[in-house]
Amino acid sequence: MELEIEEIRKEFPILHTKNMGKELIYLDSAATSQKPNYVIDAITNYYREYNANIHRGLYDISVKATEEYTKSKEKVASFIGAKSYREIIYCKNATEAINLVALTWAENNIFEGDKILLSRMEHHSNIVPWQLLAKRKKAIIDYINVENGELDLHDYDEKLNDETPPKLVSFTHVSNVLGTINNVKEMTKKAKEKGAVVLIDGAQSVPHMNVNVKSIGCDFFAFSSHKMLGPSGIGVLYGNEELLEKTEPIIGGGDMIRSVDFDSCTWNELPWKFEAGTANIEGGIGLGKAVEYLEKIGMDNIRRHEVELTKYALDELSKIEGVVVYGPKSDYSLSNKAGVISFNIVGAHSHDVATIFNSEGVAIRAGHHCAMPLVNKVLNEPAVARMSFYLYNKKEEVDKAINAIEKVKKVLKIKKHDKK
Ligand code: C6P
Repeated sequence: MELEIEEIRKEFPILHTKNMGKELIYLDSAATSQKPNYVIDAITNYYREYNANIHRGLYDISVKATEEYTKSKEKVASFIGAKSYREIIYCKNATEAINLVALTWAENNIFEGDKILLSRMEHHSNIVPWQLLAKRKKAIIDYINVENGELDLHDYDEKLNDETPPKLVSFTHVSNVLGTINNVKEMTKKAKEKGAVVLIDGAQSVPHMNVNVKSIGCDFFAFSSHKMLGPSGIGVLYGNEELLEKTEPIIGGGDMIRSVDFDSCTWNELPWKFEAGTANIEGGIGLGKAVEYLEKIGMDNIRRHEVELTKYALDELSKIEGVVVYGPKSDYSLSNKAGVISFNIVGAHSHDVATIFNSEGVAIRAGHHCAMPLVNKVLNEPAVARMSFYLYNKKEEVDKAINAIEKVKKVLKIKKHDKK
């Protein structure tokens, strides 16, 4: 089904504001998405109508808040194909979700000399927690190579078949720089055959496509609410129930215990044993509503729309001299490419590009995108500009971005045939 873009756009109040006195063209949803009224209203309704702590009060508004919060977990669980909400841990964001795995499961299972296999296209949030762990534990980190914008699966096989296979394998589902969609199902299967635990960074996939953690077969899966129409300050760690049952919590306090005595305590059941203290209640409720909204539109419809926009943008970019686009070489259906396009204009720094785009009302991101090793060492660039799409973007907005490239060339006096 084709998306009714103008109807969808009416739901997003920010899209009707101005940027630099011009219509706001928001092409930075990979950084954070905009929010529909459906989500904004759910959050304000909570504060207006039933603001109370959860799991504590015996009065009506507390019971209602608890119910809504739990309902949101049930929605998230079914949205990603988890067995139940017991497998859904709420934390601050994808970053905290990955750190939670590093500080709990990995802290008790990775030891001196053990190997952790990551990829060279990871966001810092799936590199730094492992470097910290490796330092504490004297573990070894290795990285799957990137070739032509894709993970080198021969290199992956070799690293899995190493004399000491990795104990943990972790990679991104979708690269926030290249837009590459990795074959996480196949990669997970191979890693599990070698006995590794698999963690997937789904920050850029869950908002944009159907994801089913059980069909992927991974042990852990992390993502953020703010990139999928939900509020900031809440993210999700999916964990396989059996593994979570065996894993000790790291943060202690209220709500995560069943009983406490002066010298010992016992843990609450899943998922609460990993959620100490008062939760981000409005965040959970808002995320639940975001999931409802996405389901109403349909993830396959969203993906199809983004493929169309991406194809169109790639096509238009290919017609412009002096534009370099980074990412995988894709087939016609863009089966391995999400709606994320990183590019440079030869002769221009990406920060200047983003600033000039802004003067045209077009919001894009520029820099290393929190993936410095990928941008600096794999792409060999100091920085790249990036446009990213979501369900509310339209072709006319891509046209505005394309026109802004001509403005960049004009302002920076870039000569016609500058070649890289
Ligand atoms: N990428 C971007 O502009 P947090 O900040 O925890 O919500 O998400 C971290 C994260 C993890 N993995 C991937 C693949 C990501 O893209 C991100 C966030 C944003 O690309 C902000 S740096």
